[in-house]
Amino acid sequence: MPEDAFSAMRQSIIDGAPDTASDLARRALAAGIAPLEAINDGYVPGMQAVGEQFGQGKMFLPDMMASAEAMRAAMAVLDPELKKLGRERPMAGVVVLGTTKGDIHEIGKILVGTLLSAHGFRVHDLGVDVAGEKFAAKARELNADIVGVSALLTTTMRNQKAVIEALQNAGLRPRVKVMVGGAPVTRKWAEEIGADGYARDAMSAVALARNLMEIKAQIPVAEPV
Ligand code: HCB
Repeated sequence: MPEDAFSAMRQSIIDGAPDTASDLARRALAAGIAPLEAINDGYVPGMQAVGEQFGQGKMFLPDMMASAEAMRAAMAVLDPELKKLGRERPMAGVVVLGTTKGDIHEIGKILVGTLLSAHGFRVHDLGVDVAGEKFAAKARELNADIVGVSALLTTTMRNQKAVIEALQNAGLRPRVKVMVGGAPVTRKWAEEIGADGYARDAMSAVALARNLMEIKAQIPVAEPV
């Protein structure tokens, strides 16, 4: 894929142009480009540039919303292709995913869910602005192996800890593993709040989830609580 195409994808996000973004995604697939390559080398760098410009006061909220819309349009084309891969694999584990209470950022979480599905995990996405108790209730209902919690704001990061506490209160720890992520989240923060792991991007989240499944396999089997 010519470098120009990735740069056009990046620009379509910066411009907040959903039609261009989805058109470029379709053309990339037709040219045999791996969907993940388009996401990682084209669209995500666009979102990062938007974040930087917003942080510097060069872009405003409506621009950021238009960029998110463009990202969603590209994902709508690429998602089904990624998910197809998952249907050919054995079930790798059950994951409950969501963005913490007070936080409506969802693009990264959706990407994590898509890649987990593409690698055989059964994913239940609770959406955004999700309270700890809701994570715990769904984890219990589905007998989940892993809960993945996303937070994009420094003010909502602490709600990741609330999810761990809710799982504890529901008697689901340590059988349910917790992985955290989101732009302001770090490995150090994950350790501090007692999460089982931190992933900096969607591919690392897949590697981490596989790792957590191996750790879980070493825990003696207990009846679902
Ligand atoms: Co938003 N926003 N935003 N925003 N936003 C950020 C996050 C800032 C950093 C921008 C900035 O100031 N530079 C900033 C946060 C500052 C801070 O807290 N330190 C910010 C702000 C301030 C706000 C508002 C408060 C703005 C306002 O209203 N004044 C407001 C908050 C509303 C709320 O949540 N209550 C707001 C709103 C919005 C939208 C609605 C316009 C839009 C979200 C649309 C949507 O998701 N449907 C938006 C966007 C798009 C962004 C930026 C530009 C991009 C986020 C994104 O999608 N990144 C973001 C800038 C940035 O993050 N650099 C900016 C791309 C994805 C692929 O990356 O990091 O989300 P990701 O996910 C990765 C990774 O972290 C990991 O894997 C993912 C895939 O690779 N991962 C996990 C994520 N979750 C995981 C969970 C796991 O278990 C494991 C791995």
